[in-house]
Amino acid sequence: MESALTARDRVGVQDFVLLENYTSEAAFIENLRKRFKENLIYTYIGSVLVSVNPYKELEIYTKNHMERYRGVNFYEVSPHIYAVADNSYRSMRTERKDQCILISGESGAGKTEASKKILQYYAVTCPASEQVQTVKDRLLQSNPVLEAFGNAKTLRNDNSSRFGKYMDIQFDFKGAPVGGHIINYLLEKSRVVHQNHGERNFHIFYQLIEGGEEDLLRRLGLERNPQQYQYLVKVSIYPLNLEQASSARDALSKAVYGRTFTWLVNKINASLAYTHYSVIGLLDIYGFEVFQHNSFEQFCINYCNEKLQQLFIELTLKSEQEEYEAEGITWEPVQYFNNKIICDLVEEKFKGIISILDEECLRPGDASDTTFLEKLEDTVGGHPHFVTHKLADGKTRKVMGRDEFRLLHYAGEVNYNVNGFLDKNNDLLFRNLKEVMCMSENKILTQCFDREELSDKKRPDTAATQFKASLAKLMEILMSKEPSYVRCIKPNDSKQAGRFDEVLIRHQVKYLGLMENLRVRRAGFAYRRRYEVFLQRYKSLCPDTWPNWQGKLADGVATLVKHLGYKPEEYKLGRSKIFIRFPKTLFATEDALETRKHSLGKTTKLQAGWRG
Ligand code: AD9
Ligand code: MG
Repeated sequence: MESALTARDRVGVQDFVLLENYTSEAAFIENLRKRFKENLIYTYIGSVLVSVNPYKELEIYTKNHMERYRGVNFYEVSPHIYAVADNSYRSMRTERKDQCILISGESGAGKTEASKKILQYYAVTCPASEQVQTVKDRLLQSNPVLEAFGNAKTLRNDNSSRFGKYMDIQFDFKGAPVGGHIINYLLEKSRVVHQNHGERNFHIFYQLIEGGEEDLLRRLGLERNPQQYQYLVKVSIYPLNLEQASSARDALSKAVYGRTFTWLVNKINASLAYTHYSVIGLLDIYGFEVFQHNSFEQFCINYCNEKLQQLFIELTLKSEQEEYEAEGITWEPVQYFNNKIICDLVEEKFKGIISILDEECLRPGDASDTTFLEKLEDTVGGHPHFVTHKLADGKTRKVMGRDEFRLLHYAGEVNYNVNGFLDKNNDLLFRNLKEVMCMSENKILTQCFDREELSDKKRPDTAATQFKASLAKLMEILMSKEPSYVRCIKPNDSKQAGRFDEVLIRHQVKYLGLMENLRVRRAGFAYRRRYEVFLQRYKSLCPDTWPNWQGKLADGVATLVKHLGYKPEEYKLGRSKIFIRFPKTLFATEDALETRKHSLGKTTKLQAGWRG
C-alpha cells in the first residue's frame, strides 16, 4: 500500500496552500503538472478552485459523483467543481446569504463547461416539484439557445462564447430552483460582418442554413448553401477604409444582431421570472486577453478583468481579516499589489482613458484615432502604468508602434493599437436606417428598434461608457453576494488531451493572479479547520482524546496537539478553529495517522488531502 508521503510525491497536494515552497512559481506549476498527469484537473487555493481543461471526457461528472459531493464538507472530498457548487448552495441555505460563483480564464480554458457543470449539479441535486422541473429544464435549455446565437468557432475555441454572461439562479425558501435571470455583456457584434481567417460567424447562421426547414428558408429568402453569403465565408478577436455604404451596412447588421441577442436574453428572462428567496449567480466572462494585435475589444475585456481582480483582492482580504477577527486571532497585514491605480487610469472621470476617448468621439472636426493617442500622451503620459513610443526626453521607444499605447496591467503588459478605437466606441448607426428598422413588419425588429429612440435628441452613450456602467452594476451585484472563485487554465493551444504546455500555463498562472492569491491565503496560516473536524480526524493519535473526548472541543484539540508535540509558534487556537502555520506540521500529523492506520491494516477515510 502506498504511504501518504509517496502519494503526495506522485499526485501533489490538493490545496496549493499546503505547498512547502508556496512562493515558488515552479513548485506551483510542478504541482499542477503532477495532478494533470493523473487526470486530477482540480486543485484548491484555499477555497478558490483551479481547474485545468483536460480536453477529454473524464468519468467524474456522473450522478454518483454529484451524490458524493452533496452536503459534504469542502475538505473531506477531493477538489471538484461540484464541491464549489455544493458549498455555495449550503452557504446560501444556512447563512441565508446570496452567493455568486465567478469563473475566469482565457479563451478555451473551460469556463462555459464549468458553468454548465454547476447548473447540471443544481438541476440534479436540488429538490424539485413539477413546476420546479419546468424551471430546471428552462435553465438548462437556455444554454444551447444562447450558445447558438452568442458562440462561434474561433482559432482558440471551437465553441467560443463571444459575450459575457452573468446568470442568477433563483431559489425558493425550500432551496428549490424556481427561476433565473441573465445579464449579457459586450457581445462581439463585429463578428457578424467580419471574421478572422479560420474563424466562423455565430453558430446560428450555419445551423439555420443547414438545419432550417425548406419552408422557413423560403420565407426568409435564404439559400441552403452558406458559400452564398459573404458574411459567412469571408476570408480576409479587410483594411478598414471600406466605402461608406458598406460600412453603414455593416453597422446595421451589427446593430440588428446585437439588439436581437438582447431581445433573446430578455425573452429567456421572462420565461424564467419567478418570485424567489435567494440566488446563486454564475459569472462566465472573458478572461484577460493578450494577442499579437490588441484592439478596443481587448481593452474592454482587460478593463473588466482589472475590475474583477480588484473585487477579488478586496473580498479575499476582507474575508481573511473577518475570519481572524471572528476567531479572535491577531490580524497580520498582507502586502499586496492594489490594482485600483490601473482601474482609475481607465475609468476616472475627465482624466481616465475612457473619458478621453469619449471626448475625441464627441469632438467635431479633425478628431481621429491619432489625435486620441496624442491626447492620451498629453493627459496620462506620465502615469506609471501607461507607456507609448515617446520617451520623456523626446526620443522614441523603438519597440513600440506609433499607433499603440501599452498598459501595464496587474496581469502583464498589453500593447493596444488605437486604429478603429473611435469608430468602435461611437458604434453609430445612420438615423434613416434606424427609421427603416422601426417601420419593419417583423415584430422582433420593431421591438428591438424603438420609435422613441428616434425622437430622442440625446446622443446615445458610447460603447465604452455603456460597458463601464454595466461593469459598475456588475460589481454592485457581486459585492452584495458571497463569492466563490473558479480559475480555469488551458493546458495547450492545440486542444489536445494530455499535453501540458508549461510556457502557456505559466502565463496563465500569472494572468490569473494565482501566485498573489496564494500569497494572500498563506500570509498567516496554511491550514485551518473547525475543532470538531480536526478532532474527529486525529483523535486516535492521542490516548486522552481517543476514542471520544468528553470535554470542550477546544480543550480536546489543545490536549491533542500538545501530545503531538506542536510548538507554540506552529499554531493558534481560535474560537472555533485551529490555525496551523506551516504545511509540514500538518503533514507530520497526517503521516502519523497513516502509519497508525497501516499498523491496524486500515486505510484512512480521508485520503483526499494527499491523494487528490
Ligand atoms: V471562451 O472564453 O468562451 O472562448 P471557455 O468558455 O473558457 O472559452 P469552454 O468551456 O468552451 O471554454 O471549453 C472549451 C472546450 O474544452 C470545450 O468545448 C470542451 O471540448 C473542452 N473542455 C472544457 N472543460 C472541460 C471538461 N471539464 N471536461 C472535458 C472540457 N472537456
Ligand atoms: Mg465560453
